[in-house]
Amino acid sequence: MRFLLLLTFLLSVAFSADHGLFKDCSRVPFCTNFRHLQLNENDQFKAQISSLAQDNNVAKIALTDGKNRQLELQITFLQGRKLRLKVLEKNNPRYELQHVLEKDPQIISHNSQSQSEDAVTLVASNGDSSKVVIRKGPPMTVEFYNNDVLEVIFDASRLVLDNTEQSQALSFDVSFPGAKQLFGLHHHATKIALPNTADGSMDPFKLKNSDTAGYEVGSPMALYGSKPILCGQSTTKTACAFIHNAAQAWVDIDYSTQDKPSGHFMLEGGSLDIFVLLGPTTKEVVRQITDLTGKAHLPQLWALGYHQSRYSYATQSEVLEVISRMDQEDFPMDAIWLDIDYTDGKRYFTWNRNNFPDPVQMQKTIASTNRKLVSIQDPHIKVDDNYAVYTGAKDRYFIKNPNGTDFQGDCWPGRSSYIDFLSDAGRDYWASWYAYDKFVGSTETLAGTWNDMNEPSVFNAYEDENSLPHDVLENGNVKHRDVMNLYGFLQSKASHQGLMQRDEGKKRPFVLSRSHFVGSQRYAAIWSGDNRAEWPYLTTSYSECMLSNLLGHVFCGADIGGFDWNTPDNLMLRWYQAAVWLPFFRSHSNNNVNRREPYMFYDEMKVVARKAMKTRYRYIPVFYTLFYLHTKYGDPVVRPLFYDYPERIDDDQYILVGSDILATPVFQVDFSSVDVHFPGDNNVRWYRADQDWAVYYGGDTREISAPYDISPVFHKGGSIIPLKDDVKRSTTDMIDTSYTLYVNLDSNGHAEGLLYGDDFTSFEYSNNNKFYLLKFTYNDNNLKIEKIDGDLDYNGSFNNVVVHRASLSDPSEVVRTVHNSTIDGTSLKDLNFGLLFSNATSLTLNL
Ligand code: NBV
Repeated sequence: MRFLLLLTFLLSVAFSADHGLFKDCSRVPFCTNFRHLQLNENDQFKAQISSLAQDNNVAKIALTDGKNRQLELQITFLQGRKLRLKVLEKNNPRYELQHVLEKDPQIISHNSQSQSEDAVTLVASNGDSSKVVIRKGPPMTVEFYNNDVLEVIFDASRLVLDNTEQSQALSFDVSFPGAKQLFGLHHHATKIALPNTADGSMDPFKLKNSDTAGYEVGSPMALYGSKPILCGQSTTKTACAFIHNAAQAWVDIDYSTQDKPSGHFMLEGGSLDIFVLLGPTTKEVVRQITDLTGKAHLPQLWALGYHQSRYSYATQSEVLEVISRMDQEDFPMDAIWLDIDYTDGKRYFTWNRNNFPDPVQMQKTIASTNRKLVSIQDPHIKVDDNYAVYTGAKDRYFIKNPNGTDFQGDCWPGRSSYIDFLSDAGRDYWASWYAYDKFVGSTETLAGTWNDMNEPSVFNAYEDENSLPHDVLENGNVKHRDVMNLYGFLQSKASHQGLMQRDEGKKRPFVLSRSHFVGSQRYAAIWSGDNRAEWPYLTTSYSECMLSNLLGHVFCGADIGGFDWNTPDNLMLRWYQAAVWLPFFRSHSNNNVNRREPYMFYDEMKVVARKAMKTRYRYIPVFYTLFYLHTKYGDPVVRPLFYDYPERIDDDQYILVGSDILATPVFQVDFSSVDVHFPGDNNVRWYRADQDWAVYYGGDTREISAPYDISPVFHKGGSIIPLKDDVKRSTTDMIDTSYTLYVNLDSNGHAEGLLYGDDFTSFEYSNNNKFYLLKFTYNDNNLKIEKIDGDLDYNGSFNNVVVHRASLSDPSEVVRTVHNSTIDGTSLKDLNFGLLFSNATSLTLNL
C-alpha cells in the first residue's frame, strides 16, 4: 500500500508541469510590480473633461496625473453595441497589433450629450443603444451602458503604462457590474466560471503561449493558446472586454466587491486597446466577438468524422494496416494521422523513405478506402545546408537575433531556426511548401496539416520558459515580447494559405494547430494538447471546448483517452462517449503508451466504442448544419447551458449541441447514472434519444441510468433533428444515404428544424450560393419541408419520419409514431430533395 502511494506520488510529480521552468507571477517582475500595486491619488489619472475633442468619430480626452504625466483616452463607437477604448502616450510608440481583426471595424458616429466638469456622456447617434460616461476621477473611469444599464467599467485606479528602455508593461482594471460569474481567458484547464485569484489564494491567470507538458487541471498556469477576452455574466446580461494585445498577460480575478467582479490586467507590452462588447445576451456577445475576429469557414465533411492518430504510425504498412483493421472491425473513420516520425529526421515536407518508400502509393490506397491523411508540419526548421526548406529560408525568412543573425534553438530535429510568420514573405514562403511539387510525395489525399510545437517550443531556452527569447525580432523590428502569443495564429494563417494555394482555392483547408489566439478560428481547428488519461482531463475537455466556442473558436476537441499514460478501460469508454459531442473527434496518444486503436480493445469494449463512434456519424448532419450557422452568424456549435439558460452557470458537465441536443455524459469513475437537472421551465420537454425516448421536463432533476455502455442524450421538445442512421465506414460513403427526421413535439404540438447541405468540399457554397438550407416544420400532423436558402438542388432523400409526443392523458408517457413507408401517397424513400424542389420550394405531408 505504502509503495502504491509512493508510486502515485512520484508519478504525479513526474507528470505535473515543471514549476521551475514555468514562472509564476512572483518570478515575473512586471507581474509582481503590478499585482499588489496601490496608487495614491497623485499617481492616478484623471480625465480633463473640457479637453474633449472629436476627430473623425473618435472622441479624445486628455488624461493627467498629479505628476503632470499626459495620456490620451480615445473612445470609438462601433456598429452593433461594440466600442473601442484606447489609451495612448505621446512619446512612447507601442506595437499596434495586426492580423487579429478580420476587417476594419465599422465605426458609427456619436454625440456628446451632457458635459460638466466632472463627467461627459457620449451616445451613439444611429439609434444604437450604447452609451459611455467618462468620469473625471481620480481615478478616471469610463462606464459603458447598453440601454442605460451599466455593463462594463474601465478604471484608472491602477492604470500604469511603463515607458522605459527596459519596460513597456501596462496595467489597468475592467469590472462587470452585476455579473454573477466571470468567464473567458481561454486557454486554461479550468472550469468556465473563473475563480477568485486576487486574494492571493492562487496565481493570476497567465496568458503566455507555452508548451506546458504535464499541465494540471484547475491551474491558472498558461497553456498553448491565449484568448484575452474576459466576460461578465448574470441572468440578465452578458458583456465582454476583448484586450486586443498579444503580449504576455496576467489577469487577477476579483469577486471581493460582489456587485462588481473585475479583472486586473497586467501586460508585458503592446498597446492599451480594448474592445468592449455590450451583448446584452451571451448569444450576442459571441456574435460581437466573431463579427470582429471572423468566423471559421465550413470544414470539409470528412474533418467532422473520426480521426485516428498516434505518435507515431511508423511505417507505410502500419498506416494501411490500421485502416484495414478499422474496416474489418466495423469502426467508422475518416482520417489517419502521421506524427513527426514519418519525416526524414524531422525535416518537415520530406519523408523517411525507409519507412515510407512509396507515399504516393500509400495515399492511393488510403483514397481507395475513402479516407484522408493528415501529416504534421512543425515551425522549427532543421539547420542543415542540405535541406531545401532551410536553405531557402536562411538569412531571409527566419526570426532574428537582435544582432540580425538567424535565431537558432533546439527542437525535435536538433538545431533549428524558426520561420518568421509575422512577415508576409515568411508566410508566403511557408505556404509555398505545401505545393504538390515542393512537398514531394504529397497528393490530394494528404488533405490536412497539423501544426504542433508552435507556441513555439524551444527546448534549450530555460530562462524563456522553453520558448523564444523576448528580444528576438520578427518582421524586421518587432520585438517578440510584443507579439508573443501570436506565433501559432500566424503559422495557422500561413498553412491555411498554403493549402488554399495548393488546391487553387477549390477545397476548404483543414489545419490543426496547438497554439492559437483570438481569431485563429479563421484558419485552424485546435485541440487541448498533451492531456492525460485521468478523469479530470476528460471533464475539463468539455469546459475548455465550450469556452473556446463562446470566444469564437468552434472547431475544438481533445485527445480521446488522454495523450499521456495508459487509459483505464472504463475511462476509455466514457471518453469515447463524451468526445462524440465535441466538434473535433480524434483519438491520439503518446509513443510510450499502449496502442489504443479501438480494434485493440476487448470485445465488450469494442461494442461500446463502436456504438459511440456510430452515434457521432449519425449526428454529423447536425454538426454540419451548426457549422454552417456559425459561418453565417458566428454562433457557437457547442454551448454550456448558460448560453440558453442564463441561470444555469457552473454546469460544465452538460453540453448543448446547438440548442436542441443536450448530452450529459458520465465523468466519474464507476458511476452508472447521472443526475440531470433538466434546463428550462416546466414547459420545456427533453426526449431521451439514446434509449427509450422517455420524456423529461425542464426544472426537474432525475437520476438517469447510464451503465457503462450508455451515454445519455436528449432532444429538446420543439425540435426536428435530421440524422443519418445508416452508418457506413466514412462520411464519404455516407454522402448519399438518406436522412431520418426525428420530430420532437413541444407542449403546443409544434416542432421545427434545419438541415444544411452542399458539395461538402469546396467553397462553392460561399462563392456561388451552391447549398441548400431546408426548414422542417411540424404542426397539426402536417410536416412541411421547404427550402429557405441556397441555389443547390441536392438529391438527398428521406427514410423515416419519427414523431415523439408526450401523451395527453399521461405526460410522462411518450407516444412514438414511425412513418417509414408512404406519407400522403408519397413514398418517403423516393422523396428526394431534387425532385421536391424542382417544381416548388416546399411540400407538406400529412402524417
Ligand atoms: O509530435 C509529437 C507530439 C504530438 O504527438 C502531441 O500531440 C503534441 O502535443 N508533440 C506534442 C511533441 C512532444 C510530445 C511529448
